[in-house]
This record gives sequence, structure tokens and C-alpha cells, in this order.
Amino acid sequence: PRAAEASRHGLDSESLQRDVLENLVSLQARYPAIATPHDWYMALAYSVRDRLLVRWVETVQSYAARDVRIACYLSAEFLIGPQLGNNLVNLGIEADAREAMLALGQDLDAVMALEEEPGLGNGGLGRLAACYLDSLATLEMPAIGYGIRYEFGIFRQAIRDGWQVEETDKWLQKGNPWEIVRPEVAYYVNFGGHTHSETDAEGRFRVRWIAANQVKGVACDTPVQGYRVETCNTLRLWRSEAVESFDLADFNVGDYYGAVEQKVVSETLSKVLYPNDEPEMGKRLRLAQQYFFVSCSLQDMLRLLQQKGEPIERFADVFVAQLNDTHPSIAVAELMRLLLDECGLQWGQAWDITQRALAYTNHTLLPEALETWGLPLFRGLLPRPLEIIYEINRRFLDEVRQRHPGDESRVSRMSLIDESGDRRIRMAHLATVGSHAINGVAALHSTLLRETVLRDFAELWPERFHNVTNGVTPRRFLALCNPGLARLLDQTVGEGWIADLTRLRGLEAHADDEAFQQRWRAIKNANKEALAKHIHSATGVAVDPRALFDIQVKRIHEYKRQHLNALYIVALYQRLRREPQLALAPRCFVFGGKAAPGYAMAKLIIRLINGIAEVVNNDPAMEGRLKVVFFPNFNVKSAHHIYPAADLSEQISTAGKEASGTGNMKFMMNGVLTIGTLDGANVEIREEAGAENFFLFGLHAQDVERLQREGYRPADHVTANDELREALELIASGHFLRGQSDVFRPLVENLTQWDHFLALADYADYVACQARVDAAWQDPATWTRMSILNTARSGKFSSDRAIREYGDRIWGLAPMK
Ligand code: 26V
Repeated sequence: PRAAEASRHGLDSESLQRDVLENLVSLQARYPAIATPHDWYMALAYSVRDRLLVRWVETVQSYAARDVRIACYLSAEFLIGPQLGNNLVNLGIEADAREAMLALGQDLDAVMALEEEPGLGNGGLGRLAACYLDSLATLEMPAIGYGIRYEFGIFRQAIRDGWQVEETDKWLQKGNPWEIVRPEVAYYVNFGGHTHSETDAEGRFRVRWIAANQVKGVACDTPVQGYRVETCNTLRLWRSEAVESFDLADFNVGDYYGAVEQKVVSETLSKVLYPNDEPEMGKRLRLAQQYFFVSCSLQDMLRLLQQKGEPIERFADVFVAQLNDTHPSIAVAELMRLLLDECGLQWGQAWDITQRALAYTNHTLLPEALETWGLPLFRGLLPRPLEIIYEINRRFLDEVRQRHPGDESRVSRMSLIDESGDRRIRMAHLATVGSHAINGVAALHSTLLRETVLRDFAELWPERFHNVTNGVTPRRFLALCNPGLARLLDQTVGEGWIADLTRLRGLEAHADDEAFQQRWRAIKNANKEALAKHIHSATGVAVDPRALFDIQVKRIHEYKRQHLNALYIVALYQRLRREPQLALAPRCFVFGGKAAPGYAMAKLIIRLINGIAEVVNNDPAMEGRLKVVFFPNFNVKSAHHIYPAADLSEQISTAGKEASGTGNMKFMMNGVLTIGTLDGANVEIREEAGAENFFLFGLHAQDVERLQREGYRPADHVTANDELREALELIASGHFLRGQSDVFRPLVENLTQWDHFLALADYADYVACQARVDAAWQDPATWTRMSILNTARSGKFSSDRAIREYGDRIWGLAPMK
């Protein structure tokens, strides 16, 4: 039996091969001759999972036994992406697995391509949470990710007739081999009803919440393997279920259909991910989801504390919970409720524990994106947490009044309740007041956070405010997705770069080496050829890998200004038509990204890009000069092909609006040059790369603020710039919509009348900057040198650095490595 066990966990290709064959029979009920490609995928995935599980149980045991602080990352989203390839890389067995599958007549890449990705996030925020889990495990820091196991993740984007069409994401249809369901790890969550005060046996005042409804949360775990270490952490996602006793009671009174309906309602809770890039619209189910996963997670932490044999007083010594934006900010009230009502602590002690245990990360300054909940909705769903929020607010505002006597306008600015108009709870204020640390996600963003949205709070508690610039994992976004480059990096600076990205600095010495430059370009070209194939199969458009690949992939949003890019393409198109002799380098513009289903302007921008693509790509005069592609359904899987194949990364948001951006970092690591504004982490990317290796344009955040305060007139820019005016006219004329002139009107009118994100104000400078890009590209030695230096200087943007900073400054938690 020992030998069999050794083989089951063996990392060599022979034992992998044996297990894949065995799993094919025992789990898929198939033999090689009739196995489908998907059967092979499942058999390999289960074999890899076995090898994770040994490390996983060891890790969990060690956290239970040892005196360690555990970081709990609370997030409504974890965009973890496909798991197989990443687990192979982190276990260090990709080559063995390739060999094993080859021996079985299977191609590993083809098998990996079959995996459906769990799209349990909208974009940057959810992907950041996934990168952080990878780094926590790699640095061997005790950590648990807590979130929601959505049955339907982010919708799948199809393009029909140029328009975005949403299709449901059925990622679980063929089963999920990475998940381990734990029916015995389950908690009950209350909703609705009312509260009742009473004096208990010891004469203490207690509040009871008599709920109208209860839902059960069941733990669904996914192992998170660190890179070449023994640590395997846990991502614990909650799935909602009906409470047995509830339907039973109804059944007993004969209401069978009522009981089933109750079950359906309960199970709806974790059904679907909300597209968060859409203004909140009093979505009751969304608030219920947030409370559901936060309550389950905090109850789980209390149970783990008990298992460790620690008293409740030690909660904040054993746990620190990071709130990923305000989505889990109800944790402030829920932890207080559990400590007061369930554990019987006094207010002062409960509040001390809560503040020490919680920390809050802000991810946006956009006023329309700041979460608030109307009081009636909140009271109906969460009557007891609301009472606690009132009490927190009463005590907090007393403190403010004491500090600033007579300053009632400050009191109303800082209140947890917005009293202007219909009364609403400000979730960012709740998260701030309940946390010992508050941070922004890039230097500029943290500064603006202190100066604007949370100004009064930063004045009150300056020591609580931090910056932790975002980072991304080099395992997935370099080692896994760009194997060609990874091999060259191994040979040049040694394999250590994967766990210590600052070692890429060693590339600088080779930046001017002609032979090295040639190898560098060969790798990029191979990646571009591969992307060209994907583009062709996804869109039918043939692109030339020798063209400059100019790429903008991210959610579609006016503040991200895909329309600025589009305006430039239209102008370029007109220029090339007028002057066929223009000595501009051939370019291929690639866009990708989803629009929130209710965001009409974003959907119109997608239609515009597709309209431009149709006209440009079918114009023989543009052959070999200009191509435009909208790559459908941009997600983690397609990102793997896109970042390594890009030449130019578009990071062109209005300064002050993009909190950080993380795609910008993924491009940089892969040797892609940035054209960008001084926004979010672009500022730091430019600092690291060197100003001479970054294409900068546009207004600064202060200019934007001033212009908007003093009255911005977009029409002036139209008058002043013939090329811009003609581009807008061509769009308005319907030229890019088969002559229909009404469809793009709202877009053009919005731009010329309001232009909330100053696209026209930045237009001329953007065009000038693109000319500098063209010139640099025409000199391959210059371009390649810049590309090498960007990769060499991307070390700061590893999520390992970011997680170390959270550990040092916020969690009091050091890597165990
Ligand atoms: C944005 C918007 C835009 C206006 C309409 C309503 C709405 C609702 C939500 C959001 C997103 C807010 C949170 C978020 O996802 N922030 C992103 O977090 C990333 C990770 O820190 C960061 O890189 C992105 O810059 C930031 O937008």
C-alpha cells in the first residue's frame, strides 16, 4: 500500500501516466480507445488534484496546530481562471505531465484548452484577489480566501451583427474537478424578521433576532498551491441551500409546493454574479449575497478559533480579514453582532476586536461606483445589523463632535448614513470606521483617496491610511502564458525570477546585445503568430503578425476611453485614404472586453469598434496597413494568448479615474510598451521603466479636476482640430453602420456636448504620442531595447511584493518561507 500511495503522489511522468489511465476508468468510466478529449482532461485534472491534496491536508493541519495569524481575504469575486496549467507550473510538473500525456497519445496544450474557466469575477478586482491567493501560498503565508460559489459567473460575450450579446456562463456543466464540497462545513444565515430585547438568566441585556427566513451556506473548497513550495492554501466559496427544517415544517402542514418554492429562493442566493461595473440599482439579491458570504465566513473563523482552542478574546490575534472593496463591508456589523449577540461580549470589547481584525481596501473613487444601500431595503433584509450600524454611527459621531465642536457639516459629511435625499447607508464609511487600516491600490489613487472620498477620515486617523500598489502573479502571467520568453529568462537570469521578479533586472545588461535582441524578437513574433491564429478562428479576420499589435483589453467603460482609441483609428483611416504614400508602419488594433448588460453607451462603443473594423478590414486600400479586431469574450483564458503577443499596451483612462489597473502590469512583464496617461499604476510603471521607455500623453489628474471645476467645453476642441471634427462627422454619418446615421448619434452628441471623461481634451496629445510610437517602432533596435527594459524593470509589479507589503504594514504577518 505504501508503494501505491507513493505512486499516487509521485511527481514523475510514469506515475502521472499510470494515474491518468486509472482515473480514466475509475472516475470517467472510459478506456483510451473511446475516451473523449474532455475525458482525458478530467483524468489528468484528478491526477493533479491528488497531488495537491496531500499538501493541502498538511497545510490545513499546520495552521490548526501552530500559533499563527491567518489572513482571510474576503471578496465577492475570485476570477481564478483555468486551473490545470497553473497547478502544473506551481507543482513544477508541467514537463512531466506533457511527457505523460504524449505517451498516452494526447497533446497537453490541447487538453488544457478544454478547461472551462470559472468566471467568478468581473475584471481587475476579482483577478487581483486570485493573484493574491497565488502569492500568499507561494510566500507560505497562512491564508484563506472567502467568497461566493456562483453557479453562473460573468456572462459569455458573443458578437452578433457587431453588437454584444450576453449568454449565460455554464462553467459547471461538465463538472468541476478542482472543487471539494464539504457538506459538514455549513452555517445558517438569517434574513428579515424583527429583533427582540430581553434580559438573560444572568441579568444581562441581550438582543434576539427573530428571522423570517434562514439560508444554509455550504463550503466548497478549491486548493491553492504555492509555487514550488509545500504550502497549499484554501479558497472557500459558499453555496446557498435551503435549510432542511424549514421545508420540513412546511411539508408537515401540507404545503409541499410552498416548501419547494422556499428551497428555490434559498438556492437563488449564490446563482449568479452581478456585473459590478453597473450602477447599483437597489438590488436586494446583491445585498443578500454580500451578507450571506460574510456571515458564513465570519462564523467559519469563529469555529476555527474554537478548534484551535483559543478564547474569543484572541479573535483578532488569530485572524485578520481584508475587505476587498466595500462588497464585504457588512462584516463590520456582522462581526459585532456575532460577538455581542452570540458570544455575549460587551460593546467596548467587541468593537476593539472588530477594528483590530478588519482592514479595508478601496478600489474606486468614481462617485457612481461607491456603494450605498437605501434604508428600507436594508432594514427589511437585515434588521439586526442595521441596529448595530446605528449604534456604531451614534458613538462615532459623538467622537467627531468632541473633536470638532459645532462643526455639524463635518458630522453630516462623515455620517454612515447619507441624509440628503432618501436615506442611504454609505458602505465605504462603514468599512473605514470599522477597520484599523485603509488602503488604496496605487500611489496616486491612495493620495486622491486621502484628499477626496475619505478626506475627513484621513484627517481624523492619518495613521490608518496606507498605499499598497497592486501586483499580478508572474507564475500565471509570465511563466505559464509565455513559455518561450520564460525559457529565455531562465537562461539569462536563472530560474529564480519566478519567485523573485526583481531578478529580471539582470536583463538590463543584455538590452543592447544584438543577438539577444534577435532572440527576444523571435519569441514575440512566435507569440504574435499564435495570437493571429486565435484571432482568425474567433473573428475570421486575417492579421499580419509583422504589423504593430496595438492592444486595449479591459472592461468597456467611458472612463477607460476605448472611444479615444477608436477616434484615433478613424482619423488614421482617413489620413491613409487621402495619402496612400504615408510612411506609417502597418498596425493591427485589437480590442477586447465586456460591457455591463445595462450600460448602453459601453455597448454602443463595442458596436462602433466593430463598425470601424468592418469598414477598414474590407477596404482594399487598407490592406497591409491597417486592421481592426474586436476579440470576443475577453477572459483569463484568452488573456493568456493576448498579453504575450502585444507590442503596445493602451492604458489611456482619464487621469485620476483608474484606481490602479493591473492589465498594464501584465503587458509590461511580457515586454510590451505602454502608451498611457498619468493614471493609477501607470505612474509607477513609468517611474520603474524610465520615462524614455514609456509613451506618455494627456492631462494630469489636477488638470482634469480644474478643467471640470472651471467648466469644460468639448466643442472647442472639435473646432480647433479638423481631423477630429471629420472623424466625428464620419461616425455620425453612419459610415460605420452601413449608412444608418442615427445609431451613433448619442455617442457623438455625448462627446461633443459633455465628454465627461475628457477624451476630446486629450485627443491631440494622444495623436502626437502615437506618432512617437510609430517612429520608435520603425527602428527595431530601439523598440526591442525598450521592450527588454520594460520586462527587466517590472519586478515591482509582482503580487509577491504587494502581499509582503500587506503582511508587513497591515496584517502583522511575515512570510514563513
Ligand atoms: C466601477 C463602476 C464604474 C461606474 C459605474 C458603476 C461602477 C461600479 C463598480 C466599479 C468597479 C469598482 C471596483 C473595481 O473593480 N475597481 C478596480 O479594481 C482593480 C483592482 O484594484 C483596479 O486595478 C482597477 O483600476 C479598478 O477599477
